[in-house]
Amino acid sequence: MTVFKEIGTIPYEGPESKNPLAFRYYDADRVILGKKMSEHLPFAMAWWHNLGAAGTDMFGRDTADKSFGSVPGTMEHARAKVDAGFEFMQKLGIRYFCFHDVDLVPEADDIKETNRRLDEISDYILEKMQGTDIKCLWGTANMFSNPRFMNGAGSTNSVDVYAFAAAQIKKALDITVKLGGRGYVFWGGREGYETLLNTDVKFEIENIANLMHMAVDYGRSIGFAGDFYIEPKPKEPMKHQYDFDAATAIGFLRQYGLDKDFKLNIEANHATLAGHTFQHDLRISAINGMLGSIDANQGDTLLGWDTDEFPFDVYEATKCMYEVLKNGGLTGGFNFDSKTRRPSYTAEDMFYAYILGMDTFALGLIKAAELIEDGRIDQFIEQKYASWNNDLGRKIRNHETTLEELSAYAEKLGNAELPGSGRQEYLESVFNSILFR
Ligand code: XLS
Ligand code: CA
Ligand code: CA
Repeated sequence: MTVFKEIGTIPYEGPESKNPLAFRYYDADRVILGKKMSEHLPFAMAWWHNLGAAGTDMFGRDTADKSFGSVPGTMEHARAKVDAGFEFMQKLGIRYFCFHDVDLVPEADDIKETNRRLDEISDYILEKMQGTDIKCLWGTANMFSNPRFMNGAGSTNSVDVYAFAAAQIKKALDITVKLGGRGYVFWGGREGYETLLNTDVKFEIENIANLMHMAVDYGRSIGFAGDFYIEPKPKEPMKHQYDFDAATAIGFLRQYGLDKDFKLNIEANHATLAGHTFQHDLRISAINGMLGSIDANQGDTLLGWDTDEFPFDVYEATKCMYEVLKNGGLTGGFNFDSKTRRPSYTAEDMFYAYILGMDTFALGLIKAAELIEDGRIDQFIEQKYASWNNDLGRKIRNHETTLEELSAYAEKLGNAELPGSGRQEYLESVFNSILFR
């Protein structure tokens, strides 16, 4: 039985196509810098937004029908979501999905029953995976929706709630491994605080680290060979979240000895909420060897919250793909943690949204490769730092000099010449000329 009866497999038709149900840039087999587009871009469907979110916001109820012919809140509905999800991914040529435990099944009052449901649905997903090339990109545990997590999960004040967080992680890891997941994500939704009047920050952060260590130990013990990821976000739902941005998360991972097992999952909308560009957090992760996976979406500078829009900004996608290419790719992939706008409530809109996102990143990939092949940006940066290619530069880089020696050198010079133009406007023109040629 098909769910999306009116919609066939989405073909690649090229930039001139006006067919709304076709790709204009995503051409899976096209080779860019020696690799197929589909290998550069391991796209993933986010179970929660695509199969779950139906448009409810703080001011109004659902606009979309995501019942897929069954009654929400039942296991029949959980199965209908699997059917719809697999049909959707196959029609778009998407080879990965990401999930939270509670996206897969309705949560029961007793965790034993929730776990039984998870076993049942993951058997069914495994069955559906057979004969397809669809796999799990990453799994995670939702430790922020249930009221018990109001004060956090790893950072909670309640030792019992902490044990429930641990139990959920254990089960989510089991399911991730069962579905062949490449990664496992920690997004610290409620790991943070509103006021220091009621919070012991040091105690909370130590407990989070401890929980992550237990997750690594357990994951490795059941054969999970992939990466654990922290997904930074500065705020929302909490005022202060401990994993504020890439730099903060890297510091935490190093401080608690988790840096060998963890990388980062960088979400565009979270980086901008932290007051950075998306590219900044990608670069900070990459230079620390921790750029693992990406949540592909975009925010809105006029709104200032986590709007999770489908990415259409080609400038941003190009800068992202530039970082990814320079990083030699990702161990994870590109998860569309994005939702259609509330008035885009039809089944066609689900497809248009993914076509938009996939085309945006495909175009970003094409343009980033052109920027690299063009070479003017790389050449400029190399030349900008060329003054370091002398004996003095080498001595400083090799830690072979002192403030006294440098001070004597400066006194001998008397004055230093200006360091050379940054040429920002020229380089922005180069960028534009490649984007719009
Ligand atoms: C919320 C986060 C969340 C994580 C997974 O803002 O983006 O969806 O990706 O828990
Ligand atoms: Ca988000
Ligand atoms: Ca996310």
